[in-house]
Amino acid sequence: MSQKKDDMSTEAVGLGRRRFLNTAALTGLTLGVAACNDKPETAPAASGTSAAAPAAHASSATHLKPGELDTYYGIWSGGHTGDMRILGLPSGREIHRIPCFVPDALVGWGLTNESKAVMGTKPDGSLRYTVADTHHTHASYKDGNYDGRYAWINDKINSRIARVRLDYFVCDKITELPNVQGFHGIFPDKADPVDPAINYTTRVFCGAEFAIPLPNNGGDINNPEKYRSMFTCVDAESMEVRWQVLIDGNCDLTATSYDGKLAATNQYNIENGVHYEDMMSSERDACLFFNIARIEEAVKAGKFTTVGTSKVPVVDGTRENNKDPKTALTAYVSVPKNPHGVNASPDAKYFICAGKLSPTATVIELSKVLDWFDGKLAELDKAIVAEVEIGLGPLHTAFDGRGNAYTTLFLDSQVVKWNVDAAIKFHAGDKTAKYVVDRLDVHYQPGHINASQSETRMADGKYLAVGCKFSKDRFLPVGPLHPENEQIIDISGDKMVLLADHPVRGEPHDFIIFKRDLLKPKQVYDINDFPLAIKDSKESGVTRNGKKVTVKITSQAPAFSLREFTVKKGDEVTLILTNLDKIEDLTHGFAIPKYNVNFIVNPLETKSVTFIADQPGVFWCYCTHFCHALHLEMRTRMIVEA
Ligand code: RUQ
Ligand code: CUA
Ligand code: CA
Repeated sequence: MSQKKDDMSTEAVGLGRRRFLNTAALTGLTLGVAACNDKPETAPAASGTSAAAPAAHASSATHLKPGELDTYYGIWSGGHTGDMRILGLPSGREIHRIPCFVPDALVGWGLTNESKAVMGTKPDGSLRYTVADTHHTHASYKDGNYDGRYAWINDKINSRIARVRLDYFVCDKITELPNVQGFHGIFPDKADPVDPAINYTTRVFCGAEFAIPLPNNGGDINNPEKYRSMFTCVDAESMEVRWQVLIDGNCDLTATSYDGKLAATNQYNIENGVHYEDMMSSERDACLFFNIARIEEAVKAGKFTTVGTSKVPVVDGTRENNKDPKTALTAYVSVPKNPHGVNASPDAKYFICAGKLSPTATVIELSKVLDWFDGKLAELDKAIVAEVEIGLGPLHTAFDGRGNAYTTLFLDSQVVKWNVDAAIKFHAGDKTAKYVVDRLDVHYQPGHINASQSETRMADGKYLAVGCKFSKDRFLPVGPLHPENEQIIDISGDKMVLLADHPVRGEPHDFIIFKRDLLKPKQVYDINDFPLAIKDSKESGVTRNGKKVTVKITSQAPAFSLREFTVKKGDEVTLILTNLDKIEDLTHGFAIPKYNVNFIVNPLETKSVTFIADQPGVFWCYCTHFCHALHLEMRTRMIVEA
């Protein structure tokens, strides 16, 4: 440990006696979470706690007048709803939900042929998966800022990564990662490690939490010491898996450097434990760094194996085989007990690991990690330039671009604002350096945190959002399931000011917040983007090829191009619908009673569905999306002859 009990700053006094959480203490504190309705666990912060009441001057920022637009986009993960959500900030209004991994009734995601092709189907045409757990979402970069092309999001349950196009706000590709379980952290790179001309995202890194037998096909099931975890690189454009690294211990969250040279994952289970007490047995775990250029050289040189039926190259990143810094692909920097988030500071200098079971934050200087890889730093842990106590249960860190970090303290139910340079000075021996700047109570048990533009070179220090895992008494009770509480905090001044609470449907995890002018959304599709598009309503009609029937139909408010269409019982019907309305916001729906069909088509969009016409009769297909004064009249008849 960097600090001794007798030389702690005033900020740290009071934390000392609580500095290490053993299993018993953790269990006690966890129970405390459930029992602390009236009085959340509060750190005895010497620097004082900001008032939780909104300040009059700032709170108006979150209450936009009718017709006013937000100044920031927020991209939120939806947790085990499996979706992605778009919020406007600072109002906190939810504007949109983007289905990716799981079906969605509004748009017909998981029902149309196009969405099924993205989601993946079994040989019988049904969806391969219908559940997902999204945690981490990050967007593509150029020049250290968001470029508005893509966002990526993980599915922890089925180890899938989805890409969302940020022009149309739709998911266009999903890839399942081979030979891993518990895929959690995700982060795009920000530059190529070798070619400076590539100053934008071309790779996405994925950390897998759970170790499994490799391959996981029935062998080694009773030998957990043989279970292994891997770190995965996915190509940002093709969404193919490029390579994987076999590691010791596990992966969790991920971070990438601005120069493209390093990626990292925090490790809470260097013990390779199977049960939680095994995973807590070591005093220090690690932040594991990957030397991207060397890994890709090794792949190019054929120094890899493959696992099971996967063709993905797997390189060896284990400790034993990466001892020589000059050739190492990986570097295991030690970090106290079961760390959680790893976050890159906007000045591009540091990665910060939050302690979780240690009340500390660890600051790792990236240039020193690179020195170690160059053989210029004898001891890898000398890359740690600060390890300071900040409070109980630190999880994730955001930045304001003015040298301050904001870390959630799960057990203390607080956000702590601390100064990175002061923490480094304190760690170097200047015990007068006051690194804790402010503390703010949040409600309650915060996990994720992010600030406007925080994970870019343009961190602007205006707003901080905090994802509180327990809302308890903050909203009208609605039965046993409480919403989460996303709180918005003004961080433009010295003191943090709590602006607003927002109930959100469970259960968001990570999110990013960025300036609205970084996105150029399109509101009308290009009809040429759809191979099946029906460009003229005169092409509408029914064509038959044996038992296979194609129905082509277009929509233009308030009518469908066919007034009725006839098929025969037993036909396999593929219905293609193009919305020829090209006016912004003029969306139509298409529902077929008793056939479990409903989907929408946006302006100039084309979608198709395929079903067996197994019930004879008359079926009024109608428009489900309000479009016109004659919306209710917008119908056609499907006649199925017996
Ligand atoms: S990490 S468990 Cu994905 Cu803090 Cu939310
Ligand atoms: Cu078309 Cu409602
Ligand atoms: Ca551990």
